[in-house]
Parts: sequence; structure tokens; C-alpha cells
Amino acid sequence: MIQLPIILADSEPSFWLPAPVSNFAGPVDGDFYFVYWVSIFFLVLITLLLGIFMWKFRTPPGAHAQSHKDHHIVLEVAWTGIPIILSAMMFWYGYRGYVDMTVPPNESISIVAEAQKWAWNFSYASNGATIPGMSEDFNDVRARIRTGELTAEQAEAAEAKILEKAGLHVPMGVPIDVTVMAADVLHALFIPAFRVKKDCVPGRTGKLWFIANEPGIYDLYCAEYCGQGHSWMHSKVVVHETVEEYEKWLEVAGSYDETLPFKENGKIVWKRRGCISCHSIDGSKKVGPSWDGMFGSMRKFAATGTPGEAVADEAYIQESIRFPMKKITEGYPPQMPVVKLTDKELLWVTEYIKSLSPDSGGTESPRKEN
Ligand code: HEC
Ligand SMILES: [Cu+2]
Repeated sequence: MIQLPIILADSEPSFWLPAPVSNFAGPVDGDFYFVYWVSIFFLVLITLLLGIFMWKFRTPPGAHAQSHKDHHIVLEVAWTGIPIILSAMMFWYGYRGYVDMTVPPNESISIVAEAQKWAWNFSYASNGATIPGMSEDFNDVRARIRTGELTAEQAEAAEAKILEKAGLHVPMGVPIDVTVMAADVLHALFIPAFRVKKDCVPGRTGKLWFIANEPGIYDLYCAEYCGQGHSWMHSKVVVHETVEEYEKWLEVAGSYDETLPFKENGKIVWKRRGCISCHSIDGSKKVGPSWDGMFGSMRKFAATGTPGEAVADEAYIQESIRFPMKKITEGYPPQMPVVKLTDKELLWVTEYIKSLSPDSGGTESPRKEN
């Protein structure tokens, strides 16, 4: 069967779709435009005929309605047969595309994309590194473009800087097999330029794959409403020109600078692993309690978890991170996801939280930082 949809596809960005840059763009756009033009054709045809017939067969004043029980076999076969053929074609091309998109080739590079409220984490099978999506940083750049604080070039430079240690990075021309997961609620991974989208369902893994065929930086979104911070949950995909360039990036981006003081790496954990979207460090209330002055303070727990109260010491903080549902701080919803920090990350972030309570054994005032 000829690939009719591909003939219909565009290679430029259109009113409906961004520039196509993956192996699926041709077939997906072809299917889209096929359905689109069939719909337009029938919309025009039916509306025109409706108007013409209304005019032509209108009842003259004073006439009575009469029965016209009759039929026209050729016409009836045509208006049943043609739509059946068209719908069958839509089904066939859609089904073929779905099957192709569901089964990644064996020689793919494996990456896991885990969604949480409201951040992405990408883990790379080849070295186990987890790289954050850094939604907050991209949002910050967007906000500063809107206020005029950054010009387009400055914004681009700022994004390039963030992407040195963030985002989904892939090499061009190689199949990428992305396993999607969710830590808390439904999310969906959507990369419009690649024409791929997959639901991230808690407790289940999903598959999505593609071959990117143009180096560049592309948008990545959450496409499933997942609560208050949903519209801020985006990141970028970086397509590297060669596998070597990609591997070099991965080696650098995946590591922490272990010569830094613990609390400084802890601050990086706070940003990288998405704690920042729910915990402030300046006392302001987000979804979760601020870390400002939290260490050493008295915490009261709601009856939804283990009721009671306790001083926030190291053990309590680490338990709260490893098992967020065990003790729910009063006045807050039980919404903290289990973020799988490494042991070192856990240690560093604990030191960071400690440093935000200078009166309780911490070391410096958080208000000087941002
Ligand atoms: C989706 C929002 C969200 C994210 C992301 C999140 N938390 Fe939380 N966190 C909460 C909420 C809400 C609470 C309060 C309810 C509770 O105790 O579970 C909380 C409580 C805590 C507590 C106990 C605080 C207290 O009041 O006693 C600690 C410690 C903590 N989070 C650390 C972290 C760390 C570290 C990260 C990042 C790895 C993180 N959280 C990511 C929402 C979040
Ligand atoms: Cu989401």
C-alpha cells in the first residue's frame, strides 16, 4: 500500500504543528493532514449541498408536505461505501503508526523519564546518572523574558547554561528508548517536535521511542493536568550531533562536584531533584513547608499519618524524605512524592536544611542567599 499520508506531510513548521524533527514526524503529520483534509472536504460539500437543497426544494406558500418514499441505489452505495473506505484508511494508518511507535528497536539507547509534581528526572542506563529537567530554572528564564529583563539572546545563553546540567539529552540518528514513570500522580511526556506523547502512570511503566534527525533544542512538556504546578512542568530536549558529543556531555552532567561543601551540594540537590517546586528557603509557604528555620523546630503531625509531634532533627528529616507518607506535617497536604535520592544526596540535602537554621546548629543565615 502506498504511504499516502507521507505525501501529505510537510517538512516545515505549519500553522498546526512545529517543525518535524523525528522519524515519526512524517507519518504522524501525514495522518493528521489526511483526517484534516477529508474533514474540510466534507464540511464544505455538506454545507454547500445543505444550502442549495434548502433553496431548491423549499416549499412554496400554501403547499402541503408530501411523502417521497423512494431510493437511489447508486447514491446510497456511494455515500455508505466512500466513508467506510475513508474511515478504514484512517484506522489503518493510525494503527500502523501506533504499532511502530510502541516497539522500540533493540539497538536503542535506554533512558528513564520519571515525572513528579512538578519536575522531570531523566536517568541514563549507560551510567546510571539522573539528570533533572530543571523546570524551575526554565520558568525563571521565561518570566524574565516577559518582564523584559532578558533579551532573546540573553535568554538563549541562560538556557544553554542550564542545559549543561539539565534536560533530556540524546544523540542524533540513534533510536532512543524512553521508559516513562510517575512518582505521584498522572503526568504525560510530550515532545511536540518529535510527535511523541506518552502517559506517565504511577505504579506502571510506559514506552516511547524516537530517532531525532536534526540537532537542536526542543520543548518538552507535561501534557496531563497534574495539579497546581502543571503548566510550569516543562523542560528541553537537546539533540547532539554525534554519539561522542552526547557521551561527553553525559559524563560531565551526571556528576556532582564532590569537593564542594556538603551544604552547597545540598542546595544543588534542592534545585536538581525538584524539592524547590514545593519547599522554599525564605519562609514563604509553597505546597510544602519552607525549610527556613525548619531544622530543630517542633513539628506537629496530622492524624492522616502517624499523629504526634517531634523535633526536626537529622533522623526526622531523613525519614521524611525516604518515607514522606509516614508523618504528615499539620496544615499541609500529604503530597510529597518519594524522590529517590542517593545516600550522598540525602546527606547533602540534610546538611543544607540544617544550614538554614543557624540558631539550631546550622551555620549561616539563609536570607543572604536566594
Ligand atoms: C510535590 C511537592 C513536594 C516535593 C517535590 C517535595 N516535597 Fe517535601 N514535603 C511536601 C509536603 C506537602 C510536605 C508536608 C507534608 C508531609 O510532611 O508529608 C513535605 C515535607 C517535607 C519534609 C518534612 C518537613 C516538616 O514539615 O516537618 C522534609 C524534610 C521534606 N519535605 C524534604 C523534601 C526534599 C529533600 C525534597 C526533594 C528531594 C522534597 N521534600 C520534595 C511536598 C513536597
Ligand atoms: Cu505533570
